[in-house]
Amino acid sequence: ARATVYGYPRQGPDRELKKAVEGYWKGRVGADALRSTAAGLRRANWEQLAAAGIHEVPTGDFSYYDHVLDTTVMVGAVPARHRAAVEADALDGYFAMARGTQDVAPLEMTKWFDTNYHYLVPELGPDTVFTADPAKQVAELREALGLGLAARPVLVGPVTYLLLAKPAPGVAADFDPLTLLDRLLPVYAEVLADLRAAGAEWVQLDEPALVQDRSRAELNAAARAYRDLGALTDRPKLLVASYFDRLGDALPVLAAAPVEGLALDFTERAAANLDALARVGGLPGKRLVAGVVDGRNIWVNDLEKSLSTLGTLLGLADRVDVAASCSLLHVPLDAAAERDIEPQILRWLAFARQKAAEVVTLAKGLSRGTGAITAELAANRADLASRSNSPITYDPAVRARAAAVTEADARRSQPYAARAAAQRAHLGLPLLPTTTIGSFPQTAELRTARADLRAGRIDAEGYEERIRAEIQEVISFQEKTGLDVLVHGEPERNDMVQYFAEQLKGYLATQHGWVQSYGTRYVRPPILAGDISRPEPMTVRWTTYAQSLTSRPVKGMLTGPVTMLAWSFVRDDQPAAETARQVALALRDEVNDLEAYGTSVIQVDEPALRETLPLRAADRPAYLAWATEAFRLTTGGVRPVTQIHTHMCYAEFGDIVEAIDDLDADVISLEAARSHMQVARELAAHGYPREAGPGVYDIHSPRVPSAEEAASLLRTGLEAIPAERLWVNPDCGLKTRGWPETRASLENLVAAARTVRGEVAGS
Ligand code: THG
Ligand code: ZN
Repeated sequence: ARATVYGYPRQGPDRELKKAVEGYWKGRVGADALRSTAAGLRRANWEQLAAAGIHEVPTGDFSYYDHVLDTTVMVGAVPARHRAAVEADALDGYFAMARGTQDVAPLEMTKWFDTNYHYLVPELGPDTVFTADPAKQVAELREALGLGLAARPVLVGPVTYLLLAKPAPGVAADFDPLTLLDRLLPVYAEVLADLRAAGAEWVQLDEPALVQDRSRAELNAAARAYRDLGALTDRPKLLVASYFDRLGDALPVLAAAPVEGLALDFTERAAANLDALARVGGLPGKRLVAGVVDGRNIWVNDLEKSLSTLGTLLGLADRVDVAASCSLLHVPLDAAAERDIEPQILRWLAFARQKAAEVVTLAKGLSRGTGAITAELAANRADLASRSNSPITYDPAVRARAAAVTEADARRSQPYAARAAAQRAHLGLPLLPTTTIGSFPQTAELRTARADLRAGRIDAEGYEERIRAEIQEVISFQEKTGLDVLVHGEPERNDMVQYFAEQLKGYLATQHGWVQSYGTRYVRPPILAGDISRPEPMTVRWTTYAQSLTSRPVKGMLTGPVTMLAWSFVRDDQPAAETARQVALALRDEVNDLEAYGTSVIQVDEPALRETLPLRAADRPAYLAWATEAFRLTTGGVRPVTQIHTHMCYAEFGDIVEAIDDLDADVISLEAARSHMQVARELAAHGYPREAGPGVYDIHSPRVPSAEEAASLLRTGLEAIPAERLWVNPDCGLKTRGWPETRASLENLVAAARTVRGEVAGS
């Protein structure tokens, strides 16, 4: 058995890639310097992997921005609007597709399955002509081979590429990109031939789209694709990889395909692959690459458990190799870089570098017997025991509280309709009340204040002084502008999940644990390591300070439990539902405190509710049940007059409208400006009975909407939602916007609300 991985973090130990690419955009770094930084990072990764004992290093997984965009370039599917830029300069054209230019819009970006990585969506149509451009794949393979390493190019597979695509602008919405398969396969054939000529023995084709619910027609397309590619004579051996879930009905299809190997996920979420593989009679004559080390979490592997899985697999294929379940792109680079985590706890963690070592250990144990890895097994057993016996992972008070939760705790004391009437009387808001989503511009001064605090140039008191000054400014602006429900502006928060994680017991923060979110943007997800509790109030101080400055209601602002899980690394030693319940109880304390200190409107944001939806429909009801329960547990303890708001960012709500209703929030704000209130119509179509604020100001653009434009969106909103239940607000938080456009846009938003109020009253 040999050890391999499918991909590795691209950014470098100090996010050198981010700096080089952003430097290139600003004109401070030349193209050659960018290329040589990138080549150095690739080389360092390969050498690190090879030194650890990884047999075949992956190539072609590197990207300046996104590997799906790289695939678009590889198959020549550059959208018409970007062709001139690409022809003028390939690198600038590439970034034009990723980011747009003054004149042309970028490709749309969306989540890569249920990870926190985002890819650029291919735009295809009946006129799309594919042409092979294997240069990047071939060059990177040559680089690795040139270092004397065994290397395996990794490509997005043709079926997944088409299933991830959408109709290009101007193409009928019902156009099915999969109809282009016959045109695409010859291009893959050409790339495969070139890779073989360059020295590839194996090529990996990633088909994660096959772990989603797929129609018979889609499965047939996959069968055809691999029958045709398998039938090529001038090609390397093919390893078809899937990950993120079980293959289900696609497993027999791939098992029967004339390819030389399959790479399958055998982590818990895909555990069904094991039985399914036995049921098809294994993979006689084929190579099986077993993804037993979870590539999506940061926990040390249970080596004995993995060895037992691998032992079972030995009987099911000719050759069994060991791997992480998916590309290591989704975890940070190296746990050894963390200086602030206790050494004992650090041993529970495995980032990309540690996972590669685990894969190597497992391969060694599998081929030479456990006697060859006695020391590793003993250390692993000790680390796992230290984790499960730690007071961090087991806090009796938290456990007892979670166990005592009743159905009633997750219910407001009165039904929505009764609460709505009580809140109307209590808050005395006008028709079409105006508000914002929570954050105001994060100015350079605020970032400087945080940096000053970290560097010790100012003390905590000095920092708080600056924050209070900012809150004063934000409150006074909102009063002057005439907003009805105010916010304190969140100047004290950087990343909201990080901000709360730092204050909750049981969470770990990293210093260098960067993970690519999209392009050159990274997040440092905190780690839900132990039982969660809230030692003291987290936001009460700022909210009550803001409230002391005004007689209008100031909204309390919290991040909800589902989002706290979705944007963190979640513990793997208990069900996510249990972790969500603990986080919910900690947040419930905060909600109740805010209320006790006089906050009558509290917003609990759940932007990630939709993103964490399981890949397979069969798994969704269970997820939505615990997710909505966690939200209701967070918010269920307040009095009927206290108004609970929630907020979600993206626009695809159709399939979760019922779950949104099940949150039992009083008011929801949603992104809608770009989709011209489509969201309002969807809510109405589902008979959504609550108050809603479909956004009338697109905060993703610096453009200032006119009062007339906002009023016209409001009038459209009123066709779906009656005036008594319609709120007026932007699409999302304002932290990425500048003050000038924020000021002008909010003034127009208030003016629009006044105009439309007059129309409603007069009719
Ligand atoms: N917080 C967390 N996770 C998230 C989001 C978030 N995942 C999904 C979505 N939002 C991702 N969006 C972004 C948006 C901006 C940035 C990263 C992810 C970003 N990052 C800075 C950068 O790379 O320069 C670093 C920020 C920092 O210093 O902390 O701009 O909101 N947890
Ligand atoms: Zn939002």
